[in-house]
Amino acid sequence: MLDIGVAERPKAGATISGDSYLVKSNGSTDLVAVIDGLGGGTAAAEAAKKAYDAIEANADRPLATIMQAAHHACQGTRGAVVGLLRLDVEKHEATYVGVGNIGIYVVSKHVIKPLSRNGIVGYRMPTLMEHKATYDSGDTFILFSDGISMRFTEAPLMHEGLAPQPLADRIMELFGKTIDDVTVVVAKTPRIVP
Ligand SMILES: [Mn+2]
Repeated sequence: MLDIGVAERPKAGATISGDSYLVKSNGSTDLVAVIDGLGGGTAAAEAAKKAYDAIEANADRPLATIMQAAHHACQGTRGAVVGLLRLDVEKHEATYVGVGNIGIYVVSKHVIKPLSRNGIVGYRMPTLMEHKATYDSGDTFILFSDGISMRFTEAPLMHEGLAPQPLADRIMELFGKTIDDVTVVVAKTPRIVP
């Protein structure tokens, strides 16, 4: 089981966020998704919801297939950007596919730096690339929308040993922008004692 922390809020003055996220386990693997509907308000939230529903319905399929399903579901909406992370905690294997500016940062002694590719789910899909990496048990994966400044990755905060929920809260508090919807999902993999 992953230990999950989530912090989210709409941009200043808004009541609805165009961001969304999903964490879904199927027993052997876990899927973590962060979605940012383009623009703001209800139209953005509607695009994010379509992507969310498609991702949830296809959660057990390959990441590229899930992304294509979201792409079809988002047609006729504003579109969205999406990051999809699958963690196999038995194999210590991480797979990531991202379209548009969803960020991922991995706290690990290994250099694991998957990147999202430019594009808009619902409009213009790039050629999808799956980034696969082996991680150590106990490593932490952080997915975030562009309402979070990338600078958090350099912060001393990252080395304070906070549990996922307080870490998500602190990242939002210190690095969340007021001009955009904010979502940060922190997923700490279990320490497996052999
Ligand atoms: Mn955004």
